Amino acid sequence: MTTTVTPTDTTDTDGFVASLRAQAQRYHSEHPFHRRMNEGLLSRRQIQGWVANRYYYQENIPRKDAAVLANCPVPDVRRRWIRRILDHDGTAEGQGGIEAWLRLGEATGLTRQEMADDRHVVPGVRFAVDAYVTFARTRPWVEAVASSLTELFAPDLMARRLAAFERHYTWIDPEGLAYFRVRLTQAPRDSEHALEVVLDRCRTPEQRAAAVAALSFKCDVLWSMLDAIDLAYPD
Ligand code: AHQ
Repeated sequence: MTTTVTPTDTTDTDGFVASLRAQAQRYHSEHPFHRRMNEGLLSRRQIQGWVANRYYYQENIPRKDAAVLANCPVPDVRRRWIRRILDHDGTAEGQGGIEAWLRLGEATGLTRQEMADDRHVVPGVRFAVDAYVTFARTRPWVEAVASSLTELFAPDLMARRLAAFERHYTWIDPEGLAYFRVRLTQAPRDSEHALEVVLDRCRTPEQRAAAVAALSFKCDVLWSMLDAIDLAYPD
């Protein structure tokens, strides 16, 4: 993993956007666990361990986004940001991304209960996810928005992951992959809004450096999760 990314000059907007996009070098798509996943090399147990641990991330995303809403004083931003909560919680029982993740888990052979009760969540995943929620609760709201910009890099990973699951993990009912298909459109919509907010609100070198640091922190959150999962599920 590249631990540091060469800072580019953020004085103009193009340089600032380039600094944000340069964080792609540290995105968890490059993590060995994801590389092995996308090459079809993971066992059923490793896939199940990843799904069960990632459930803890998914169930915490609405709480992270609610923290952004609570700290954000701008109605126009809140009106668009609140969609993220509905994307995950749905608008009724049995709907939304968290439900879709439970169905992914069932398609791998996990029970809903063993995902919902977090029994498989390893300490490193819990600490990384809790750090992300705490970041959103305690940092300036624009920095929390900036930390979500990992979604700039998500669509490519989702497409690669979907192709890998359909090709290599045929023991998983393709219906269970619906979550990743939905993210192919939700993630670009989300990152477009988040980038618009960050470019509008981060004008000084200090604000821009803080936004890049927030995105770098989030890359560490995602990377640390996979480190912990990789260690807990060696085969
Ligand atoms: O399923 C993912 C998701 O709902 C979100 C919300 C968003 C955020 O607000 O930080 N980030 C995110 C991500 C999801 N899936 C990850 C994956 O690899 O499946 C990618 C992750 C992200 O790029 O931040």
